[in-house]
Amino acid sequence: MSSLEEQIAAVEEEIRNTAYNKATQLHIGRLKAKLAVLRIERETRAKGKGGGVGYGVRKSGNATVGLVGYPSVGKSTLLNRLTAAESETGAYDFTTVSIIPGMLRWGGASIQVLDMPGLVPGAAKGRGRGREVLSVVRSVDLILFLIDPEHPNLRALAAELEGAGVRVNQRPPRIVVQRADRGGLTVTSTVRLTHLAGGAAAQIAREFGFHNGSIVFREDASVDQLIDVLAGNRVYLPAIFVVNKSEMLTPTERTRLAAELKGFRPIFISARDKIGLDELIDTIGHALRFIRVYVKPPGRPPDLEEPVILRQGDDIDELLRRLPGELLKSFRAAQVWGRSARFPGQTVGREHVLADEDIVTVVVARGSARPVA
Ligand SMILES: Nc1nc2c(ncn2[C@@H]2O[C@H](COP(=O)(O)OP(=O)(O)OP(=O)(O)O)[C@@H](O)[C@H]2O)c(=O)[nH]1
Ligand SMILES: [Mg+2]
Repeated sequence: MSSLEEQIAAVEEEIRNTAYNKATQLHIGRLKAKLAVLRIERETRAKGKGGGVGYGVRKSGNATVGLVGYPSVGKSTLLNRLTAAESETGAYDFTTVSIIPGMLRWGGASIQVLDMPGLVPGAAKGRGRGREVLSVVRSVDLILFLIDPEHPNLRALAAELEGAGVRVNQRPPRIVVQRADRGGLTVTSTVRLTHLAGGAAAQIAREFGFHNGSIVFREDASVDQLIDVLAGNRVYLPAIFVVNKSEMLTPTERTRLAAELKGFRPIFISARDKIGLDELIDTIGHALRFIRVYVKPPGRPPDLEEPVILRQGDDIDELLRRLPGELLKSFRAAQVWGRSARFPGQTVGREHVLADEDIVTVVVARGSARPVA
């Protein structure tokens, strides 16, 4: 064990052994900050050694879903059911040793599904190719947690992802941090802080070597949320929770498990027996929040047969990247009809955020393609 690993283990242990109360609150906060800084250091070293890349997975399709779970929960079986891929399956752990992609179609969108090696506790330290798997998880658009009903324990798995900077079904904290060269640190807040009052935020910032600049809180954030923002390398991903092998459950067992996992809104399937797969595919499709945008060439009706598939929050710039290259280069403005437009045919720029079923005409420079409404 390297001395960095020892330091991380020591801080983790101290956090575990410190009872949380008003008097220890700040101390624990600082320990968590210290841990975040050490973990960043570990990541940096791993990347330096080339350990961070591991799997070169080329993303394709309109969005990417990652199958995440313990070994032998049925990830590969599920990939083979959802897509035309043929990922090896087996009754022993770690059957899958690399990332296997497959493609799933849903309402005009193509969704890339990635089968991965099983995750185990200790993955962030590099166990069972864990670091490579976690780095791929960070790059997906949606996590599909696959759960075995006999070992539904999600806590250890969630902790691994937490440790790797993945935040599941959370939105980024409303905290704005700006660093400066001098002038000290100012902390302001638009709401009353109940977790980080009385200089606690500044003390935690110091653990990150952050002494000058400003922190503005727009919500009553927790210590963990502040640390996430200061660490800066967090990804915020949506996730769905799926119980596989559910054909093995008696109705009573199923009810009990559903209650245990209530907060996760689990979907029950059987990949082997093809139960619940249609509902699962719909849930995946909705969770990815696709929108359809119709392109209307100037002077012609929009092409309603072939929408461009984008995702909620995407803007004109994203649309241009899906269209022939010259449009991106000679772009001057766009006209929009539909829900995102304040009035039909509104002229907008690159940052305009589109909505489902919008119709867009791209106006290019030199008047060669004037829009005709
Ligand atoms: N009863 C039952 N068994 C299943 C189901 N889906 C998969 N299995 C079995 O579970 C075992 C593991 O399946 P895999 O698909 O290889 O699991 P995995 O999660 O990809 O495993 P690793 O690649 O080792 O992480 C195999 O013996 C499968 O036949 C299911 O819905 N019901
Ligand atoms: Mg597998």
